[in-house]
Amino acid sequence: AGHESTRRGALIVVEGLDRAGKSSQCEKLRDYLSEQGHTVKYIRFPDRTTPIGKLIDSYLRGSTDQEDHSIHLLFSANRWEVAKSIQEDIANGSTIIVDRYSYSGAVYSAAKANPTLSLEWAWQPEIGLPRPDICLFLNISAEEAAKRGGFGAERYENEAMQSRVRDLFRTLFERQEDVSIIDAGKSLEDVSKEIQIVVSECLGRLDAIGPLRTLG
Ligand code: 2DT
Ligand code: MG
Repeated sequence: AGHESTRRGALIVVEGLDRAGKSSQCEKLRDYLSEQGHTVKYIRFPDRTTPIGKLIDSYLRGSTDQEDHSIHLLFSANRWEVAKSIQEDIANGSTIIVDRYSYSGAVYSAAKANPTLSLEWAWQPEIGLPRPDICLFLNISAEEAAKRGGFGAERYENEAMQSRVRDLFRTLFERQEDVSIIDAGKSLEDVSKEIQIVVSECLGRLDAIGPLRTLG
């Protein structure tokens, strides 16, 4: 028995600015893939429930201050603390949908325009983490984001920061493979259909991709 090994799952990342609809689309994608018979997990970063995540949460709420590089490394550590379990789940056949990942990590920190915190510097601690098989970037204009409602009360939720983040996402994704830019200004249903097509195509390529790779 067992001459046929378990087919691995896929690592699917959803990225985008605030108000792009990431969480709704992750939920729709989870339901779609489950209906197709896949075992699916849906996780998000930051994971605010771990000890490191609690430090991040209090920073984002503005209850505490943190030095820019220091908080950056905590966001990265918050991914490293689950890297092994992601690898194991995927090897055991689960597909994982991730709401924000290393791309948000690099871009939000670099958007602070701290002279010693470049996009290049910010990417370094991500090297070696599980590499997404596909990253869906939900692209939304500043105008559309504004229409969808005002900013929340957390750190980073302001116009100046969001527009720098948008520019940096564009710069970062020009250099990344396996990124699919989705026009997230369309209806929930239309965006969801497009995501389903891109993800199905990715799942069809998994055998050709081989084992889960690492970020470089
Ligand atoms: P949510 O609104 O999605 O909870 O994100 N962020 C996120 C970083 O600065 N670095 C990271 O590594 C990650 C994953 C983006 C809260 C904010 O945290 C930012 C928005
Ligand atoms: Mg938010």
